[in-house]
Formats: sequence, structure tokens, C-alpha cells
Amino acid sequence: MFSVLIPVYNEEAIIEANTTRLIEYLNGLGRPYEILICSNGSTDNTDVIGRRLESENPGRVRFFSLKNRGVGRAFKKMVSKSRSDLLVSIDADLTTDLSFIDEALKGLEENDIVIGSKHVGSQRRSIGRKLLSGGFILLVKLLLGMGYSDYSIGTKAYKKSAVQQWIRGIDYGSSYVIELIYYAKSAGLPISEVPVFCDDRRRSRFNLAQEVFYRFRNLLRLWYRARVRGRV
Ligand SMILES: Nc1nc2c(ncn2[C@@H]2O[C@H](COP(=O)(O)OP(=O)(O)OP(=O)(O)O)[C@@H](O)[C@H]2O)c(=O)[nH]1
Ligand SMILES: [Mg+2]
Repeated sequence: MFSVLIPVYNEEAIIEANTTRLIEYLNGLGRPYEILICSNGSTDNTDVIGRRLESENPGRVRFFSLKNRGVGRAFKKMVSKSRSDLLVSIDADLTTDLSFIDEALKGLEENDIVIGSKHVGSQRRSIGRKLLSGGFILLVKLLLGMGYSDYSIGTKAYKKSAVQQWIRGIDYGSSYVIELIYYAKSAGLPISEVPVFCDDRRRSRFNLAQEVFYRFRNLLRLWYRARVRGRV
């Protein structure tokens, strides 16, 4: 059994069609699964549709709603509710190839984290977003000495039993990804990186200016705790 985790924020336009597409894909893999969807404070009909998807697909789709925003909060909730040890996180817009899921499950046989990377794969995203994430990846390398090339929330897979020890302390926003990868790497856990194809030209759900500031601040905090004080 494995769990697919999807954070959603105001996704009323796509959540139904994309969940249906995902179910079709997952059925084709021929192994038991559950889809966990968690919304934080969506202000459109996402929660209504999510609850309906849950009742139409009992046991297969589980929907959760939290009051406060933050993908880290949603991740924490889904990890605590998941019924399997294999967690695959994807974005609701399904802008990366679904084949990542199958690849990630194979990768988790030997690794505790699988990083799907659009930078070693290929991507169709706006130049601004490519530059921003490129700059961030470089900073992570300089400050933390970590050379992976994608710290976004989508296309990441985790073995719950391996990362559970850090879940309580992760951040409420998207920095939880880099935290988990950094903790796992520091602890010497096996991590693999696989290329993914991404075609994402829709507007981000994140406020990009705020997100850049937030990520940078958290990266500095992690660097200070890890490199200066010597513990995280
Ligand atoms: N639960 C929850 N989900 C969120 C929140 N903000 C964004 N999301 C979801 O996070 C996923 C990624 O959001 P996108 O807008 O596609 O992000 P993106 O800018 O394309 O992300 P990158 O791949 O990093 O470029 C989507 O499924 C969103 O609905 C939030 O506050 N809470
Ligand atoms: Mg997107």
C-alpha cells in the first residue's frame, strides 16, 4: 500500500478532473493505494468538492481541511493520517509527469527519500520562476553544502518510518521539504534524485515575493542552526 499526498489551495477548477485522472493512473499500477488531499483555508469550493470526492471514493480518497494556510501544516496532517509507510507528494495541478509516482515507489525500495527534480529533468516554466528556483538551489549548495536540484513540494517521496522523527518540528510552510532532506542527509539516510518532466505555466498559488522572502529566511535559519551552532 502507498499514499499519494496532495496539498490544495483554491483548486476548485481542477481538483475533480485531476483526481479522476490520478485515480485512473493509480488503478493501472495494480497495487493498493490511498489519495490524501488536504486544503488549508481555501476560500472557494475546493472543500465542498474534496468532501464529495471522498464520499464518492470511499477508502480511496480522503479529504482533510485545516483552517490556517501552509503546505507544511497540510503535509504534517496527511502524514499523521496516512495508512502506509510510502508517501508520494504531488501538486494538484498534475503539471509533472504521473510516471514519477511509479518511479518513486521503486526508488523507495532502496532509499528513504526520492527527489523528483525538474532541473535535471526538463521543464516548461516561466523564466522568472526558473531563475528564482535556480538561485535558491545555488544558495542551498553554498550554505548547506547540499547539491540536490529541486526543493519544491511536488514530486517528492518519503518513507514515513524514516522521516517520522522530524515531522513534529517541521515548518508550517514549504520549507519543510528542505528541512526533511537536510535532516535525512545529515543522518546519512539514502536519498536519490530522479529527473521529472514539468509543464507548469499557470499562475502559482504562492505569493512569489512572499515565498522568496520566507524561503530565504528559513534557509538562513537552518544554516545558522546547522553550520554555526552545530545542531538543528
Ligand atoms: N494545503 C495547501 N496547499 C497549498 C497551499 N499553497 C499552495 N498549495 C498547493 O500546493 C501545490 C503547488 O502549488 P502551485 O501553485 O502549483 O505551486 P508552483 O508555484 O507551481 O510550485 P513549484 O513547483 O515550486 O514551481 C498545489 O497543489 C496548490 O494547490 C496552502 O497554503 N495549503
Ligand atoms: Mg504548479
